[in-house]
Amino acid sequence: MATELAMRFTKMQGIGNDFILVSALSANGGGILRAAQENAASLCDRKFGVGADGVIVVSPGTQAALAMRMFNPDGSESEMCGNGIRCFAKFVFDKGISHDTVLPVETGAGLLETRATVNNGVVTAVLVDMGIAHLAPSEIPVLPPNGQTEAMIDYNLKVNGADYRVTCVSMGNPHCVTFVRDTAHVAVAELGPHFEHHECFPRRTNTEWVHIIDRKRIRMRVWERGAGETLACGTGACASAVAAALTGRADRKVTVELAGGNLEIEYAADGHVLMSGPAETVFDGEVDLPIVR
Ligand code: ZDP
Repeated sequence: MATELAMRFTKMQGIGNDFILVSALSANGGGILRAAQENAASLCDRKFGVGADGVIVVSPGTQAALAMRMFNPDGSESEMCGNGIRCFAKFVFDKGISHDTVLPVETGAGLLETRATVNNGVVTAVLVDMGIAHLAPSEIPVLPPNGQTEAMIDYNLKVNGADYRVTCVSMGNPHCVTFVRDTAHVAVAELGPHFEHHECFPRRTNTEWVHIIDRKRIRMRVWERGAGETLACGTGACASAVAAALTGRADRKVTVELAGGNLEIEYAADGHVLMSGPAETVFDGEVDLPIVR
C-alpha cells in the first residue's frame, strides 16, 4: 500500500555542492530515514524533484548524540561527505538541535569533530577534523592489478585503454586522484564513468583531476560516485591535498580551488586531515513522499 509522508527539509550548500538536509530525530525518525533513502533519487532530480547532489539525514547516533547518513543521487549510500558534514553542523546549530559549536558527528569514517564559526547567531563556516586519510588498498577499497599491498601512490593504472598515474586515498569514502596540467581541458563527463566503474574499485570510486598552481594552491575537478560532475567535493579536496603532499607536489597545507569556491585543507603530521569552508542555507521546504510498504 502506498501512502504519503510530509517531509520537512532544508536545502543547503557548501561551495556549490548542494544537499537536502532532513532530521530523523523525531518519534517517526525511522520512517523518515527510510523515506529519505528510498526517495533520494527523485528528491535529487533537478527537473522533477527538489534538486541536489545528495540527501543528508540527521539521525540518532550510538557513539555520539548525532549520526550523519548520506545518500547519493543514484540512491546509493556514501560513508562520508565533506561539504555535507559542514552543512550538517550548520543545520543542527541553526535549528537549535544542538547549542554546541564543537560537535562530534558519527559517520562511516568514524566519529569526526566539527567546529562551527557563529556570526549573528548562525553558523557561517565549519572546520572539520576529517579523521585519518587511509592509504592501504584494502581500506579504500582498491585492488591494484599487480597485487601490491602498499599504498598506490603515482601508481600506473590503465583506464579505458589509456595510462594514468593515480594516487588512491580513502577519506571514509574512496578517491582516485590524478594530476593534470590544466583541469580546464579534462573531459570529466567522458572519463569519469570509466574510473567510477573500473574493475579495481569494488565499491566504485570518486575521481579527482588536480592541477598544481603552486605549493600552497591546487585546483581540482571531480567526478563523484553516484552523482557525476559536481561543483565541489569536500572529501575529494582532502584526498587531493593528501595526494599532492604525499607525492611532494605541494605543502601539507593548501587552498583547494573548486568550481564552486575554495576550501582550506591541512594534512596534519598525525595523518588527520583538517578541512575548513563555508556552509549556507538556501531555503526550508516540505515535500510529500510516497511511502511504499
Ligand atoms: O562517496 C561518494 O559516493 C560521494 N559521491 C559522496 C559525496 C561526497 C561529497 N561531495 C563531499 O563533499 O565529500 C559530499
